[in-house]
Amino acid sequence: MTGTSRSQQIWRRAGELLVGGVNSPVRAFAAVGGAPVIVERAAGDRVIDADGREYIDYIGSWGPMILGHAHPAVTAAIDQQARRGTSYGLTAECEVRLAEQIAAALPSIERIRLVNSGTEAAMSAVRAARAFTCRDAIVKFEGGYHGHADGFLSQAGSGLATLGIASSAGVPESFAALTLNAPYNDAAAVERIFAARGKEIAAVIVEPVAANMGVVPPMAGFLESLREITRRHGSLLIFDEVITGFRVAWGGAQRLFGITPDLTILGKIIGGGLPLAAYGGRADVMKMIAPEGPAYQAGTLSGNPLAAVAGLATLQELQRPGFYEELNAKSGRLVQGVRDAATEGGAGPATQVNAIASLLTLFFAGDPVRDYSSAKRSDTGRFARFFHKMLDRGILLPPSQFEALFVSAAHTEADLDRTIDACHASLAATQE
Ligand code: KE4
Repeated sequence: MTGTSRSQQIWRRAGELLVGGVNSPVRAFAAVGGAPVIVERAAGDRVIDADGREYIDYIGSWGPMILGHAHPAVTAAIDQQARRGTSYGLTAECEVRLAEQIAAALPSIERIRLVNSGTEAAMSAVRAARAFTCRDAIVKFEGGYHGHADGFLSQAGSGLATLGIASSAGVPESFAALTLNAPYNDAAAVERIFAARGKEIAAVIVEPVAANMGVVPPMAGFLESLREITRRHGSLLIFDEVITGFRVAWGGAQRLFGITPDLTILGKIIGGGLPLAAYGGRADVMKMIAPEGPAYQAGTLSGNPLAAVAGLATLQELQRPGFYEELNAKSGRLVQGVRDAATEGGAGPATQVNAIASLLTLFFAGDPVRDYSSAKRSDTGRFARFFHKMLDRGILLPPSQFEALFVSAAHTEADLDRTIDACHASLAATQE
């Protein structure tokens, strides 16, 4: 194929076999248009595409890359483990060590199971909750995303929000009926659901900081109310910390907000960029899981040693004194710069910047974004134009209004300043 770039050639080949040309929908850039970035390699805060174009990366593999890409400690750990074998199908010390590290950071985790993805962790945690309570219904939040297991695909965020899918095809109505949705940050709505169906509800599953409708922090008292309502009705509270775990603090959002959930889901960072996630929490609930209990869950590659050592190497770096203070200070500088750019001259497009720790989203919205319905009022067309103006300037944002930007320890001050400058220019260039 002459006259086409290497990225275009690879993208064309991808479309011949991979559904939508991708292995996960958001990577197709459907929401922002244009051909997606095809990665050749990445290092630090940079991604280099198949034609050698270099970008400052704020996707960060959707969360795992808190240290930046190809961190030497992580690649060395993987390299060393690979020479000792990549998978045993039997327990190895490294997966025990990772479990110990996680439990030390999150005291609510008395027992834990390592799995391969956040989806698997979420579906297994809900199974444990249903087995423990002998109840079938769950409560989630509009715009919340807990992976693609059947029960979570109604009014979900992330890729469904990006593609405008309210509920997925292929999920039997009988399954969907067991999932009750409430608006995020609306404890009164949760109270009403429990008043009507409390005795049926096994658990409430919540992102303690929503990040799959864009970043939406919990409003004061929201998480506390969920804790009180679930306790009062004999239901369990499940914190989905796949994004927030080891991101917003060493002990996750449960440490930051001082709330103890019954179960926690983790992923992304704890695998250091390799496929690893976990669910865990109260010992009396987790003992429902096989081989101790009657709720079955298993996995060929669960607790995979390569992923375990990558996670351990990552967590080791996160424990360096001052790590979170430095990362959050960098992120705060970016947030302030984006806010300044958005309000420059007062004529800037209506924008809201939601942020917490090293997570942020720039919404093209005139009013505060506190839940999915307000997030959906964003001008996604203007976001798409902004995305491409930033891409043209070498800044790679998540290709959806309903995702979070991830700042890493590898983002340099110079690259943050370059991002802020690009933001000024790109906002000006996308004003109506
Ligand atoms: P995975 O099955 O994709 O490993 O994890 C599902 C999941 C569960 N819980 C939360 C809070 C999550 O954010 C996710 C996955 N996050 C998306 C990005 N927002 C993954 C990106 C993608 O789907 O390609």
